[in-house]
Amino acid sequence: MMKSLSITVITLALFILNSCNAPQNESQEEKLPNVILIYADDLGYGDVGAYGATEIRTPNIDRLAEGGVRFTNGYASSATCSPSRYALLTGVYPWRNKNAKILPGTAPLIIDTKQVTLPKMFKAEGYHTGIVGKWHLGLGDGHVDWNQRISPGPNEVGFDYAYIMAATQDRVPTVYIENGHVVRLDPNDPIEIDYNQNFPGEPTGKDNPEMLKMKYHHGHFNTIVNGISRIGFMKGGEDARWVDENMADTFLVRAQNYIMEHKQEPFFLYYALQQPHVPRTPHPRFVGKTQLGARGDVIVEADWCIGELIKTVEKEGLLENTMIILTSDNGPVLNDGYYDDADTKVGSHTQAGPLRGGKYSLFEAGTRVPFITYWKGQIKPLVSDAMVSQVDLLSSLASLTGSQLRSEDGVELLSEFMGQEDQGRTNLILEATSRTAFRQGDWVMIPPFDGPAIAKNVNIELGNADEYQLYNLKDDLGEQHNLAESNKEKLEEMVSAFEEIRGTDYGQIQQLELK
Ligand code: NG6
Ligand code: CA
Repeated sequence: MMKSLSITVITLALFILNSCNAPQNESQEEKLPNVILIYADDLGYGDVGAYGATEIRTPNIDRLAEGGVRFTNGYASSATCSPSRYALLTGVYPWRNKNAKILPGTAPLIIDTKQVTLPKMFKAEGYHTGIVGKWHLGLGDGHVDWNQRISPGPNEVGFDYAYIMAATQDRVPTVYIENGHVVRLDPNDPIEIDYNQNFPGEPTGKDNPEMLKMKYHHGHFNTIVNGISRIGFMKGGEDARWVDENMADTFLVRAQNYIMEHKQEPFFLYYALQQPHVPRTPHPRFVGKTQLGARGDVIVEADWCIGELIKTVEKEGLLENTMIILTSDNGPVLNDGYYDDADTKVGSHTQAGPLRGGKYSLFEAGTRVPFITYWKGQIKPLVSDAMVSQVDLLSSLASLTGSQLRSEDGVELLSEFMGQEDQGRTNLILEATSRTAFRQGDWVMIPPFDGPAIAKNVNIELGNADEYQLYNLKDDLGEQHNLAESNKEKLEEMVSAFEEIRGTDYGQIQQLELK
């Protein structure tokens, strides 16, 4: 009797113990999904199969799109990189920060270390946070010694782990930086960087074109690294310099390792690909994969990397507990400074799909980009026309983790990102090289701006005009018919709604970044 009673008590105790443990773990898993944000560089609205490309095969991106939400009105916060990334990580419009412009490799960090950020939000909810890939938000305080620990940087704004390139693939320093330390740096061969002056005796693209394997078209004629001349001057760090053709593999392996190392805890991984930004340097195994030259080939390479990354997530048993977001920092450009056949071999490919403009442009193709959310078993396939922006991710992903945090300019759109609603934003400030425009509903208003209508070197329509432009995207997705004259009422409504958010001091801002 006693014996059977004590067995019953023990069994009961075990049962209670178990029922305390098991469901708690389960619900924790449900509550804290991993998030992987895959961020391409200069990938256009029409560059992938899921958005209509036929000349570039992107099966892995397409699989995400077909199994998740494919947004047709998904926006980057700016038509260039640094401002877009600033908004992505802070949830603040880039025009609020005068330093959020395309940055040189020596620029100081433009995110205040006290500022709320996407990774900090995740950290506060118990996540491990990592970034692998392109940073381009500045490092240090303006006087970086590249031979010491470089700080502040990604670690100081919320990333527990960081393996980055400082700026862009076409800018020095051409080295990887892991948690503030240049990887493979030989202390006997210190790195020096200068954006104004060369170091005596160092070859440059301008003076030593015979040393180049890829010719520059405009800009990009300073220090030569790996047969490619860059923006800015660099000396030393020979062993630390990257080999461009291996960059995709380097970042991929780091991202995969990150996932494997942190699979036991909820994690946020920001995987910031370098493709298809210039210089386009596909690994030899991807050369010729398209008929479009290097630009097409690096998009295929990026797609392969994404496929491999997803395989890792799946192999680790995490696919059903991981939300994957894929988007791009700005619209597409063909010739962005090197002769790489992107423009001569483009053929029938339309990198911007049906949209007007491209990178640097206030027209739609500047900021409207591929935008996909995928979560196996949680998100049902959907094509969503909801207007969403990357500036919304902080507030929306906060909701996902249960955080109450909301950013200054973000709208909480978790239901849209989960494919449960398709309402989206009602309006959005568009930005390109410090100029701003306004979308509200189906309408876009672009104020008058000085400057060239077309940026000659890159051959892209910028959106500059002497008069106001007003387009109705519902009937005129390609922004061909300016209705500003014929629909004054709408124009006035748009201008006043725009000024309510933007203020009236947005006028003739110098467009320093473009010649
Ligand atoms: C421009 C560069 C361009 C690219 C861009 C930044 C020249 C002439 N052009 O100034 O090649 O580097 O900056 O691209 O130097 S982004 O995607 O990082 O914004
Ligand atoms: Ca970019």
